[in-house]
Amino acid sequence: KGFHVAVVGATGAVGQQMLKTLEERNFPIKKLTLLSSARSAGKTVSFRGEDVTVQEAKPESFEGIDIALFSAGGSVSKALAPEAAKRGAVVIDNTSAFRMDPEVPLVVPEVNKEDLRSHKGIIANPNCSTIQMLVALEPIRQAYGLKKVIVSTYQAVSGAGAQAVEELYNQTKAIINNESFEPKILPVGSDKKHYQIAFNAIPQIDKFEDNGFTFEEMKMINETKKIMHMEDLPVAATCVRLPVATGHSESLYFETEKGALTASDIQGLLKDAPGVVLQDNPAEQVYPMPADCVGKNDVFVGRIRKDLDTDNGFHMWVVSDNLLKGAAWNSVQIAETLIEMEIVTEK
Ligand code: 11C
Repeated sequence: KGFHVAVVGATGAVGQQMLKTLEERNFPIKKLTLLSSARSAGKTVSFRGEDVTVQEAKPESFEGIDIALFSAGGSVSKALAPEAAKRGAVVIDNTSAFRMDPEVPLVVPEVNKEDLRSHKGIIANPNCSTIQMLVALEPIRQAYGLKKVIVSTYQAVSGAGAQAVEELYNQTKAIINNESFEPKILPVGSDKKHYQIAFNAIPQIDKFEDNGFTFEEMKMINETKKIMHMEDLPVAATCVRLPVATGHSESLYFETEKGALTASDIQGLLKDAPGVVLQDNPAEQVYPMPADCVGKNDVFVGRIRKDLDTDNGFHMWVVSDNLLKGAAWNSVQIAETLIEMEIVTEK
């Protein structure tokens, strides 16, 4: 009983968290197939106490698969997700390859799970920084409407992969030991220049677009509009990389449609909101921090305060584990929701 599940990119930072999440959630797996690029094929990975060998992902690898979780980079998804869907699998893709495709639902279950009903074989998992922002904003949008969102992010290096985490550790050690080093990965491996991340802040995540925003900033803007079905919502983002290993933080400014609200109205909503943990008590210095959020599936919210000049403007601080709710947990949660909604059923 259960489903034949494939994880593509099983040896990567997100793939590893996907396997851990499937274990923790006791996901109904009848058979598990682990796939990867040719480079990582042959490695073994432990799942439910057993070693499973990772195979090279090919179109025919997807015969008989019910659910395929993809996190092996955009080019692997572009080449193989349609092949998997063609063979009857439902693909949940963690890359940006299909997110803005109008035929592909882009889903945060707390926000738009009904969109799953229109899938045509591929479902996209949003960008990590978008997901946590929307989990925190959706209860506010539902109760009071949203007029504007401005976000600044403080993002962890694990968003750029395991090699970026290694670069942060190595640079930190080098600086402490007064040794020289050459930045190679951050801000973007394939861009022209690389900068020190240890003891620094880099205002570039992904490459620049012609409009002066980075691709990460445009993902936050475009994905928000698509997921919330609010094409005209004004959204602006500034994305910054910090020397934090895991856990993205965000400073949000938003304006509600409804006026005459107080910070405690917003706190009251978020206290009971799905997927949200409210940590907001300035008198006791209680607020979310990435070090406390690592390993947890929730989105943590604090520092909620009313703007001093704009009646319906508010500020808040939102933190989450970028590898879990930002990636692995949201993907597995989509799979669980597909089963709950009987969109995917046992064959
Ligand atoms: C980062 N948000 O922190 C990126 C990583 O589109 O799924 C996620 C990239 C994506 O660098």
